[in-house]
Amino acid sequence: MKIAIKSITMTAICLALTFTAQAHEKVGEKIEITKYKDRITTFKTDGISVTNPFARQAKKGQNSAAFVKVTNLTETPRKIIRAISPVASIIELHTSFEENGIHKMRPVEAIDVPENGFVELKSGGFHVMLIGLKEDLVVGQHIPVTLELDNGTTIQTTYKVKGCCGHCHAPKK
Ligand SMILES: [Cu+2]
Repeated sequence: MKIAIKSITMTAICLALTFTAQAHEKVGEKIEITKYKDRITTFKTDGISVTNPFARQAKKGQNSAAFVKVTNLTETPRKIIRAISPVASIIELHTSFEENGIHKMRPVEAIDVPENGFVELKSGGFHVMLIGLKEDLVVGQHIPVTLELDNGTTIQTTYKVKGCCGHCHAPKK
């Protein structure tokens, strides 16, 4: 339960920070990389694009979370069914919610990506939970995270590590 409590605290504090992603997409290209103001990056595979991937700074042994906007440019609804990364011992798909005024989160089986639509993994909502980091995640570092979809498509992207409110992962006194 220790991990769960830490995670909940982290999400609650991170909730204030949201990032607006802008997609720069062209239909018909298998893979595309676009940079925008050095922080918006789009990778596209099989009609699915991921935009502005980033993760939160945290220490080895702690938890972190990864966020990205996933856009489905096809006519078929898709689901994100798994996330994979070498940086953490356990990786889960999570959703965040509020209960009795407290921010909580729980694992979900899958995250829907509607046809001709998108889902945004962001603070206070869906996210990739990185549980038990094998190494420090340092601001500016890029970590690999792969999303697997229900049709077998995998999208491997690097997620830029960003700071978290300045105090989110401060050691406990
Ligand atoms: Cu979580």
